[in-house]
Amino acid sequence: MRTVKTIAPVNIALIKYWGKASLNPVRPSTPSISLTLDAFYTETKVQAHPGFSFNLNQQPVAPDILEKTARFIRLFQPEGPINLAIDSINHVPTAAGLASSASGFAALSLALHHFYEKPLDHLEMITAQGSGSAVRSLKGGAVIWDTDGQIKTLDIDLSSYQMAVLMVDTSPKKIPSRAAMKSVQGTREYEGFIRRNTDRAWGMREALLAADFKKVGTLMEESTLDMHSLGAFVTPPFVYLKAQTFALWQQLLKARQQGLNAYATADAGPNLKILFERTQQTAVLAFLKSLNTPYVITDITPKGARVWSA
Ligand code: 2P0
Repeated sequence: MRTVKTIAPVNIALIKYWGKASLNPVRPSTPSISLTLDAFYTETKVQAHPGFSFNLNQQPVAPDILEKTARFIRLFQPEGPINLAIDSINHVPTAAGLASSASGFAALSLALHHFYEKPLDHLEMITAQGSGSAVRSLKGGAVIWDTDGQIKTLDIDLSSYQMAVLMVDTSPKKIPSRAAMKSVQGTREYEGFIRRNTDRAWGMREALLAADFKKVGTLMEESTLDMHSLGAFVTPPFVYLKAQTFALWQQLLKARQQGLNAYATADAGPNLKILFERTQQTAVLAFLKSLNTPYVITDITPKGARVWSA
């Protein structure tokens, strides 16, 4: 039986992708910039098999996920019965704002590309139809997904950064990112976000290249809070962050006033990620231990999605 296995890392956006300029092809309203995490990833196996099945973490997926996946497979195989068994293992909590859709769709997209033996030149475009942030997981390191759909990596010293992921709540989110983005794009305030977030993206690029950590952290927090604030202008409003997310962030701000050089971000869920320089590890570890919240520290990896046996 023909089998393709892939692995793809999670990425965390320093400058957030939060809305689409076009749906087909999927193009983001602003550039986004991410770092690729070493400790969190998805492994996917695609195998020729009579009928169509998709197991995630050894359980069959819900019917809506199966349907969404079948639609995605149609981008590779437009006609005829789908005879595929897909098995994915998320080495990251699923759908909890820890970017499992980024690693999941990057791993699946790359596996299907190899399975169907398609040329790789449209990989980014097809992957974006599944999940926009997954495009960034095709590459490793510091990755820019630009408004023209292209991905580029920045040549920086990745080993100087680490990220702590604080597990506030790892249950699946209630509002899918795609629906949340669509709703905020219908608000008047969204125009301002496009302008501010685009400026931030180019500022972030400069800051990363100049290894200006204070600027990197500041721009990341600005982009995060700007993205989350957009939920206030939708009827009814929505909030991904929880009381504990805010409490932890407040503690970080207090520690920063006392000299800790670390900054926070959060995605479509309440978990807080803290970016810091490796040189600060001892001080950050002491701070993390004082929080009484489970956490995982990860390096930034230069490795993106890849096939590991075909
Ligand atoms: C990001 N997020 O840049 C932003 C920040 C979550 C918060 O991209 O609609 O699964 O499928 O393209 O990529 C998560 O949403 O959205 C996301 P779609 P995606 O990482």
